Amino acid sequence: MKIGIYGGTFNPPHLGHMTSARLAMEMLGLDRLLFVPAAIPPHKALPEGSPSPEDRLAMTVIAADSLLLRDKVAVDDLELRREGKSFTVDTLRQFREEYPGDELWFLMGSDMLFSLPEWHLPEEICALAGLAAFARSEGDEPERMEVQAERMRADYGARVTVLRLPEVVEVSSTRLRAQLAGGEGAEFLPPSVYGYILRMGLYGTHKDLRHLTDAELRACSLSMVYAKRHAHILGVEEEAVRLARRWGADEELARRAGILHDCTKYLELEQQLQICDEYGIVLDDLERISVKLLHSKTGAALARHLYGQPEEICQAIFWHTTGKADMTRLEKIIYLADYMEPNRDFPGVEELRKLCYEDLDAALQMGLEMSIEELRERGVPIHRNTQGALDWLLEHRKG
Ligand code: DGI
Ligand code: FE
Ligand code: FE
Repeated sequence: MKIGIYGGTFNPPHLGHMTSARLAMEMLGLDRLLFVPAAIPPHKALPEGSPSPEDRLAMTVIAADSLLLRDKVAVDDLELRREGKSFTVDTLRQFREEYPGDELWFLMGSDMLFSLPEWHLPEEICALAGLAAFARSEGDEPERMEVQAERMRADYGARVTVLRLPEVVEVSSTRLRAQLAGGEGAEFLPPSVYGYILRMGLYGTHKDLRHLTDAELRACSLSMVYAKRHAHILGVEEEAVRLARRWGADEELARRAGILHDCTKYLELEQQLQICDEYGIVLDDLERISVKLLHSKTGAALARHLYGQPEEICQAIFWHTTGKADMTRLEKIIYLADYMEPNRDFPGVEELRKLCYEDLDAALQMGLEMSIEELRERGVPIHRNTQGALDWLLEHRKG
């Protein structure tokens, strides 16, 4: 197996890191890539709003997940856990021990290739792993790096590859941190990393979470869930806006409800119950044991208390999983957008999509019937509100 090791302070992890990581994986044919956030020496004076090692780790995990390469990518916190100064050679020794039969590649920026001879035990570093150095494609840098690479081969018997990144996104972390403090710089970050920064108030962002723009709210929501759900959330937002336009509902409310509807989807049962407790959400017996039914309640609670959203949005989120008797137009829109947004694919989805734009209540009935049918097949108990939503429609729709 070919394993890439990408060290850095990742303060913060940005699109420059992500594009080079992706390209290095392709160009070297890596089977795995490990991000290794480095410890920042405690004697470095850190400005206010600087992330803790835990925050840098969390941001790196979010950034790595955003590559959507599943098990091929991971984050290793061994340097953050280590006491005292971290030498690259120690890190590579540990990886060598952990992966004895595998081919290791240490990824580095161009400046690191030039300074490597001054590092601790460069010869051993070169024996432990191949070196892959990123070159900016402009100027004479690739040539100068090739010269340096040749020298390292001769001096240390190193395996060195200079990776010319065609579309590398040039990002200066120092500049980015300054931009973030001034409310800018989001375009250089994976949205979910930016959302984490806003939620934690890192780098002096100090945004009031109760008054975010749509883009900031979207970033926050995406930062709370695994990247595999991002397309769905964006799909629900898009579909909800379209349905709102079709049926004369408030598009902005629909958009924000769509953005936030699944933000607590991946919280564990314990965290879900804690939020319910904190905000006085009373649960029935089925809800207490079905974690899947809780994210709509807890999502609504955070929409209200953390993100300061109006009541209509919170209600639409609250009812999006089960539905209920006598739903508002916005509640129906979010329920249906969740069901048939463009990424959903199941038998009958096309018919449901069409119906959503012809007759909202007929579509709601169809959605509820399909949902109940599927739950029955899986032997899952139907919640009384799901049944209640359908019963209400059956009684009132044609009457
Ligand atoms: O969050 P999404 O996956 O986008 O969709 P959702 O909010 O509709 O959640 C779907 C899950 O909720 C699915 O695992 C089934 C569960 N669910 C929906 N209605 C009921 C239900 N579970 C029970 N026990 N009873 C219901 O009536
Ligand atoms: Fe949901
Ligand atoms: Fe959803």
